[in-house]
Amino acid sequence: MKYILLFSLIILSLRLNAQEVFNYDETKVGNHALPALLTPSVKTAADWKRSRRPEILQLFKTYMFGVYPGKPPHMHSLVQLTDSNALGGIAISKQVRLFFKEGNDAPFIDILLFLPKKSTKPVPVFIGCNFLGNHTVSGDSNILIKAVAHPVALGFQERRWEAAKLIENGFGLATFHYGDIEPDSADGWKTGIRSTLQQELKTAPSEWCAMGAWAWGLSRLMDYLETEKGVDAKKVIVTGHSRLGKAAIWAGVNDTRFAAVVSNNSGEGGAALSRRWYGETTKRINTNFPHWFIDAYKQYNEKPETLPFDQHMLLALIAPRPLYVASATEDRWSDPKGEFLSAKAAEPVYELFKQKGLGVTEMPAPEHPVGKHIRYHLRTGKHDILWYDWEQYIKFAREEL
Ligand code: GTR
Repeated sequence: MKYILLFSLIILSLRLNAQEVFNYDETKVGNHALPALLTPSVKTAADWKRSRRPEILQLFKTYMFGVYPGKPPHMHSLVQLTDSNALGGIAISKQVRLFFKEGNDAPFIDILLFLPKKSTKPVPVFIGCNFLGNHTVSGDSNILIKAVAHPVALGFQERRWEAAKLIENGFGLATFHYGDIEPDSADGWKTGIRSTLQQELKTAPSEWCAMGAWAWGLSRLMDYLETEKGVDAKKVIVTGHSRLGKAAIWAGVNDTRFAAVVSNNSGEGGAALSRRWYGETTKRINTNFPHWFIDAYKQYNEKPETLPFDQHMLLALIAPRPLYVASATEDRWSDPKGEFLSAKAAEPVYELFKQKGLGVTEMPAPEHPVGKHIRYHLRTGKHDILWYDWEQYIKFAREEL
């Protein structure tokens, strides 16, 4: 009996040792040098655009996200409902089904668009995917409720979107449910567009990933917005929270029609540096969400310091367009400091374009946004997107676009 107990204890301790330990201690983060963003031959913005940018973009495609297909050849849209008295009378809302093949049983996204009613000219628009369905973005009674995987109430995430306040500030808002593109599960690709559109896009499901597919959906939303006369298509800001912030960054990198990129608490695989051992790790993200990135990314699970890039290089690919990175004090899993340092390390490319970056070397205190064309703030509180965050994004868009 004594031996059985001892044996079980040994097995248990071996198991615990094998489990990944998560670090929240800044002294244990490690000090791995970041891969060089610029090489000695890259001296001007033209050099960057011609040689270094395509090189780095290709690295992210090869080792992390896969390919970024273009538009399918036959898209068409169907307006499902227009309400000229939305959000208590201040907005026009439009709900449009955007199909990716001919015919009305083709794969689609359902777009929800709000535009300010009183505006006499096209307006800048924030766009982003939503987690739980368009009906959760606003409690407006005319929002169509679709059966989604986790049915939740009308307006359930209204406080994360604040559509009425965006409208009052002269901005539009457009969104779709990310599950329209691909369900967020390991086998989501089987029913998502990576399968259903593989012929049209001439791309096999394994050539890209769920994150790439969601980002691609944002580009298709942009295609649609270009046809909307109330939208200033030169001022579309792609944004997203958390995993959808990662998707927004990847969309902004690949699709230069996006005038600016806002990453809200995007963390590991988004704005945060992978080499820092703090909060979520490459191994953890690849294990919990094997579908988010391509298989080639998993070879770095144990050794992220051998990656041929780090996330500052992804952010730099957005240059010279305005970039906002935001963190939250209690969101340690996303590594706020890693997000700050990554935005900071993207600066040299913005400098080539004569654009000002963060302009500080130390991480700012909470509620003290820093920077200009690259901006950063740390909000007090949890992993979330709140009105405080939106207020900064509005100010940023007004000043930089
Ligand atoms: C977590 C994941 C993060 C972040 C987050 C979210 O479970 O570890 O990378 O994306 O989900 O999307 O809320």
